[in-house]
Amino acid sequence: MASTPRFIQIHREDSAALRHELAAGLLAQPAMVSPKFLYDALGSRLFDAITELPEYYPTRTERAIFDAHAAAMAAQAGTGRTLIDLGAGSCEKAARLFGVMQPARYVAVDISVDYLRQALDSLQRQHPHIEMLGVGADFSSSLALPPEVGTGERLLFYPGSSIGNFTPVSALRLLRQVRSVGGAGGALLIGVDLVKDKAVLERAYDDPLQVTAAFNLNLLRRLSALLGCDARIEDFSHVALFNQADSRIEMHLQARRAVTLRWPGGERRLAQGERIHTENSYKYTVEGFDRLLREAGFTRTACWTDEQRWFAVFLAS
Ligand code: AVJ
Repeated sequence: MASTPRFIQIHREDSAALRHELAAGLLAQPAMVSPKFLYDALGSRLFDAITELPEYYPTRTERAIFDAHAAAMAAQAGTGRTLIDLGAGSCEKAARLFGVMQPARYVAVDISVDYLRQALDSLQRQHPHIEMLGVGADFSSSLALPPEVGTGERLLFYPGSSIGNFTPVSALRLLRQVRSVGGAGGALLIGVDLVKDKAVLERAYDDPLQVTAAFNLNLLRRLSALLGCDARIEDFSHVALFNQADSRIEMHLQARRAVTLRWPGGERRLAQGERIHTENSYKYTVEGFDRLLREAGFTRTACWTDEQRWFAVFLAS
């Protein structure tokens, strides 16, 4: 039967577009840089390290929810589907579900198809009967999937609370696209971080070992590499705070002193204490996210949480 994964790269942003986006963000009021720039090779490793921190509860809490309830999720989602993994990375989270979900096909989507090759090649050896496809695409801009994904009933998988990086308006837009990509019999399995005590939230994003600080400050290296900007890491400090009104964790890089950032074609002055906004991580209530799913057109929803109600996994169809 099927035995070798196939790979397709849909499109990749060119370096001129990335430079343009970075410059526009630095010139904005307040200055901002998209969180997608956090994930170069070092940034991805730092994020993996974050998931090991005792203070960063989302990854292990979500894993515990899947471990406890995967059978119930599979019973409701149905087996034999095409499992479409959005932001697959190492494909490890989806692979843990293969046993109960028994997908006929596995489609791993990530920004770069190169990240997927190794993971899919070894996964294919362990699961020779699942047809595997790697798709390189930035689904945050458009979720158009290639015809090679096939016509099987689709289960979209979006774990890790990555939906939290989108504003509620953009999250709604993405969920609507997910619903339309899923088609008539489609379903979505999604992990969502929940509102909780401010101190717990802020510690998860400002850990004492300062791994998250390194993860955030690494953006300055990307500004140098991609934009030719002379940003100095020692001029900035990591700030993470819970914005209660907007129900989101915000990460910023705060200037320790007055700084002028210069790059070919532009400059930005920052006063001492002025910030570059680098990430939002929205936190939902179970009711709030259920409402968002229904607004996006899903009519049936189920939800599993941990005992503390810190994290939720929704199945929507
Ligand atoms: C990968 C977007 C889910 O928001 O918790 C972790 C990223 N930022 N620590 C999150 C992140 C700082 C993470 N997501």
